[in-house]
Amino acid sequence: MNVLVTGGCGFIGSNLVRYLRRTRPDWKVVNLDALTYAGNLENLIDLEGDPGHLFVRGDILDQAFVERLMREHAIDAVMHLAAESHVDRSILGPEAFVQTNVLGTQRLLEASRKHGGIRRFLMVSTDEVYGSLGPTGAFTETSPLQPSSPYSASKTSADLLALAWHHTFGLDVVVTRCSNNYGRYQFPEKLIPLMVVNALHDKPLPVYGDGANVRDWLHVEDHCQALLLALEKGRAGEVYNIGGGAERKNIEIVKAILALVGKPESLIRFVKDRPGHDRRYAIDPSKSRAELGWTPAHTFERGLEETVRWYVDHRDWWQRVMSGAYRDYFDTQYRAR
Ligand code: NAD
Ligand code: TDX
Repeated sequence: MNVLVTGGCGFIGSNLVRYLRRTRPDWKVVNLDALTYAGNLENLIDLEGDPGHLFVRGDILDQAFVERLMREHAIDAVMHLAAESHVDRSILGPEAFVQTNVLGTQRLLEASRKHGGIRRFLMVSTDEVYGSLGPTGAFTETSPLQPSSPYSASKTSADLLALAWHHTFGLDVVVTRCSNNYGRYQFPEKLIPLMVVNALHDKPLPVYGDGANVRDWLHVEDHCQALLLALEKGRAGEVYNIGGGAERKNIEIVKAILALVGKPESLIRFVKDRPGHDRRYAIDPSKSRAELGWTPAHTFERGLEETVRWYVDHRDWWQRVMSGAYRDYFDTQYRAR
């Protein structure tokens, strides 16, 4: 199997590439990534010299390039993760989200259709397509799509375009909608790594609104396992919810992080709320469990502790990310060759 992973240098993508190399060693993984601010080739430094992983710098918006790449490597399957992924950035500048998430997905779908050899296109979507929940209940695959932010609206468009390419053109598409991921190599703009890094610097921890917004957290490796199962066992044209059943208020997480790094709660600052801030997400993953046989292996408390420990032990990684030095790695390791 030759699989094209888009966005394989990002947080989930790099964990997925590593997971695929470990669990499917006879597959070839072609990793297409534009290396935006969120793409970091150093996330895969341990795969250097691995003949089963090929990194290609390129943009999913460049359809002719993607078609050539698919032909050249006889790609059989696509796992599409490349995206602009941060909600706050989508509020400040929505255009890049429409470009990459909507137009980029359409071009990738079109390249896949024209290539002809794609046996499965896995669209990695998000629970944010469903909008916000009240205090009870959970999203199922048939919940209405009511995205709130430019990010989630662009992901909803991509998700629906993928399904349209199945219904209209017969492309074999499976869509996964996952809840909030945490784990190693997450860019320190997202809640958990941002709070760890700020705490380690004794800087204020900005909690939006009253801190009572709820997210349903999933360890990134459990997400990777679900993505592989969906690729191999999902039914064409179907949607699968993926969630860890670990609902937590943001403020609980921030306090847990402070306790883990031994810093005082006086670092917490309640700041102006995110515009359009979804109140609560919760996923009903029963379809994935029943049809794909997926069961998450990590518990949230253990996973959070291990994740915080990883950030404490990998200062170099996030210091290079925060200073921008991580961008030099591509130039020294790849461009020079
Ligand atoms: P990320 O921002 O860490 O990584 C995105 C990657 O995509 C980066 O490596 C970036 O360089 C690349 N990229 C961006 N634009 C590109 C383009 N035009 N062409 C090629 N590559 C491009 O994101 P993430 O958190 O790893 O999320 C990965 C996917 O999973 C996204 O589609 C996201 O919507 C989805 N998702 C994320 C979460 C989460 O909690 N992080 C939850 C559910 C779904
Ligand atoms: O500084 C902060 N303070 C704060 O209170 C940040 C960065 C976030 N928050 C809150 C907002 C959210 O309620 O924490 C929660 C989590 O925020 P993010 O880490 O930005 O994630 P979220 O907006 O929930 O979206 C994430 O999950 C779904 C990913 O970024 C998306 O890519 C994914 O689709």
